[in-house]
Amino acid sequence: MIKLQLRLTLFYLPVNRYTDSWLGCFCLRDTLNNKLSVNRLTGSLGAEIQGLPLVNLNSEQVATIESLLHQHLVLFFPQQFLDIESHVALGSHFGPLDSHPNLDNPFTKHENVFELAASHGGVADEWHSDISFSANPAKISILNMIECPEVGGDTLWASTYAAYEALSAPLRELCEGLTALHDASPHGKPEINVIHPVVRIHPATKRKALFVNQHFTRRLVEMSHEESNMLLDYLVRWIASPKFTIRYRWHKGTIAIWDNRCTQHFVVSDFDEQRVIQRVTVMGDKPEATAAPRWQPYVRRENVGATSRYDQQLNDALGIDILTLESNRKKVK
Ligand SMILES: O=C(O)CCC(=O)C(=O)O
Ligand SMILES: [Fe+2]
Repeated sequence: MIKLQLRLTLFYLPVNRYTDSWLGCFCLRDTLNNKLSVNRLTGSLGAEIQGLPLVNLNSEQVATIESLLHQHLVLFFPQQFLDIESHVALGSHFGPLDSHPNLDNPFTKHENVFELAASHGGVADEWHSDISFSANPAKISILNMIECPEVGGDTLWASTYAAYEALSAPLRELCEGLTALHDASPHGKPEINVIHPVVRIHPATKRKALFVNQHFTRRLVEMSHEESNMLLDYLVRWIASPKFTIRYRWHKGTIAIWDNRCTQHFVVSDFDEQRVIQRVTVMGDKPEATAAPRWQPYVRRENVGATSRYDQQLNDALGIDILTLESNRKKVK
């Protein structure tokens, strides 16, 4: 059964033939007759690819990577050792690139490469999809492991397709009718914010994925602050359930390519040696909702008390003025 499924999926790949297939791993040949092996790493997402040097790619090889990415969501290519120009060239095959919109890095050697270096944790140890506070969040991110600790500093990814699909029908329906406010407050810029659907449709695969994350999502727009906290907290913990994730142990020279539209990631902050990674970010499309929001935003026009402060950011994002304490005073004639 597994064999049959793997063979069927091969017909969707732009390659001319396959050579062999066995449990969890299969080989194919691209048009240049390079032997490509695809080794699935977990049941939900992730595959390690051997036999495809990521330099001077032709359009069929790019299409093969896109197709593999649609199937496996995050791809690992060990032993690539790309230089900075090849890394940027690789990213350019998938769309326009951006450097990090908020974080300036003095060590970065190229305008389209964001470098993260850490030696005592201090990494992205909250679940997120890249740049979700932007109107057009990152589509694909490509990481080059430059220097990596002997142990520790693994990265986890979660499939937000699998997390969405495993929700109960009533919760799926509720989520499809909601939107969420994302902001850049982890970068000290809460005023940079945007409202996205809680469930988005992937433009290529047409599958539905949850699109809220621990790091950048602040508030469910149609719910009160308390209700929003409860549901958001549940969803971010649900997405991080082990059965939806992969944990990858890095080696120097490995390239990881992932699709931010259907995954989130998290770095384990458990190392005390130097860890240097460089990221190229392919900017994305506006997240598409499965349906229009079913409810109006949660708005309280009066200043109802101390809890009004929890609505301030949402009101600002929606351009809504609420009555001040002063205007709440009884008019004396
Ligand atoms: O360091 C990593 O493994 C990933 C860091 C991260 O979140 C990113 O580059 O987007
Ligand atoms: Fe990230």
